[in-house]
Amino acid sequence: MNVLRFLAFVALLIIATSCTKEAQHRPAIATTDMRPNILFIVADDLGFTDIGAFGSEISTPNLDELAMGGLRIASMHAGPACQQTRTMLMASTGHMKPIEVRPAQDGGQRDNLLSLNWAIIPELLQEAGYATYMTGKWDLGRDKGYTPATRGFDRSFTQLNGSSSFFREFFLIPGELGFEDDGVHVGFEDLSEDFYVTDHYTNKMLEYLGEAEEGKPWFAYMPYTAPHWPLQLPDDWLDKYAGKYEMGYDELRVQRFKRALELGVVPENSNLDNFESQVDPWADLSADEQRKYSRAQEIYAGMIEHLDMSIGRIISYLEQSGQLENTVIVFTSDHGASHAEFGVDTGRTPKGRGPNMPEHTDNRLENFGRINSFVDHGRGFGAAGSAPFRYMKGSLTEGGLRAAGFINYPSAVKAGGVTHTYMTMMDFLPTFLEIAGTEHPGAGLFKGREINPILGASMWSHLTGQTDVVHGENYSVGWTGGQGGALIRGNYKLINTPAPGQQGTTDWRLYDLAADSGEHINIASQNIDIVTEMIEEWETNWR
Ligand SMILES: [Ca+2]
Repeated sequence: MNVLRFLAFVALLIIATSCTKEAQHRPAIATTDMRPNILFIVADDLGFTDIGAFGSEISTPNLDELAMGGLRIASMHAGPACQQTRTMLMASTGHMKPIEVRPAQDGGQRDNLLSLNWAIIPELLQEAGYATYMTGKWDLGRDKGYTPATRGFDRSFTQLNGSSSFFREFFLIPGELGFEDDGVHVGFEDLSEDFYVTDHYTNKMLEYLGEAEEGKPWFAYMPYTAPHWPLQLPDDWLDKYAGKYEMGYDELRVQRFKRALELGVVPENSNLDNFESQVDPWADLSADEQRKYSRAQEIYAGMIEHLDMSIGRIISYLEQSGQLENTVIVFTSDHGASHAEFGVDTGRTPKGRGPNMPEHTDNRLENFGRINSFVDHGRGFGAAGSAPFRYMKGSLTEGGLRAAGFINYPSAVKAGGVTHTYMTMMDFLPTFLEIAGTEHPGAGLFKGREINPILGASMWSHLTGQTDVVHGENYSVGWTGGQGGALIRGNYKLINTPAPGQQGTTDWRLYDLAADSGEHINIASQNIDIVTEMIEEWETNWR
């Protein structure tokens, strides 16, 4: 059955692709629609080694089964933070190119917009005949005409802002929850008292899938907000990891790295020899500091297990309804681990933004993880989830840009492997279009809008074992951060951003990621010509 279904799918791809070309890139809609469904799950601020299949001690049986039953993706490159990655994956272009920058609103919530001059994944799949559903974080514009309901999603329940409480409470903006339900503003009274957002996203998606038209493939986008700060959990989940992190972040970092190495998800030649921890050794912290940080990490771990349980509910539904076999499942995080010091702040830098509504916030240890707490797990535990890669979320180093991920689709993707081939978030759009038997229309008019071409490439032939790489060795992708930036070309990575918390730029450094994914050995002075070429490429196309 698997083989037949896959052959039918391949035949359909060929027909659809040739039709598309003849019809001058008009998307194809198949009559007997055997095209696979696409379930695309994106975690928020999940560290590279935070799930079991990537080295974690946190219990993630559902994700591990899918990861081990598919292909783990160990070299996916994202943007340095939430909005940048969502831009790259939704529009398949550089992380700052389509962003219309606007001043932050009251409460510090960014108010940027994803330009309408890019056709994005749901719009293109909708055109190609897919039903399109989304539950989760949007973070690409709050204005009318820019939210998921008018950007290609048939059904959506979404957090428009970059961050929010997990409970029914005002968070950064007094009087505004920041949710939209099929394009309609969600008020306080619209949510139940026991509202917990991860459950709500799961429930809503199950509702959409339950009402889906039979015989029509669907695209379900689930950008969950776990385990982004504020770390919060329902009461009965709060103590699942009680006492589990008393060993502290230095020991956890070593344990995670060893396991990740055994699992083959970090390069064989990587090590922790020159790892810069950026924080005081765990042993030097006071008992009070240790208790606060380890408690925050307990809640963080519980959120990841809760996320796994939630994904398990979706998978069970697909299995029961006979759809699992014909669904391509893709999981990733939106970048590297978070390192905010909210709640546990002991005066170390960077403090970051504190609670915007201090009169509402109760960050006593016994309230950590409950409604009106505002806590993150800090830089030390963040690094434990990023090692051996350098730094974390917000940085253009590998600890910021690398996101764990996998694809599961047994009829075409072999089980148990790990790919270290370079890919970026820009590659998802063309991959999904290939799965749907269509392609991006290129520059020109799309739904009356002038749109730009994409910069990613389909990963499908690589993920299905037909090719070794996704990109040629001269394919370049650039990033900006602060006043500096980074460019990856083949195995070379050029970067001039300073350590977190420092301003300005450094001299351009060059690393060979194949030999030195920890970015410790600067080879710029031995490769002046390459550095010069790469700076020019960055200045011309990515700045
Ligand atoms: Ca994020």
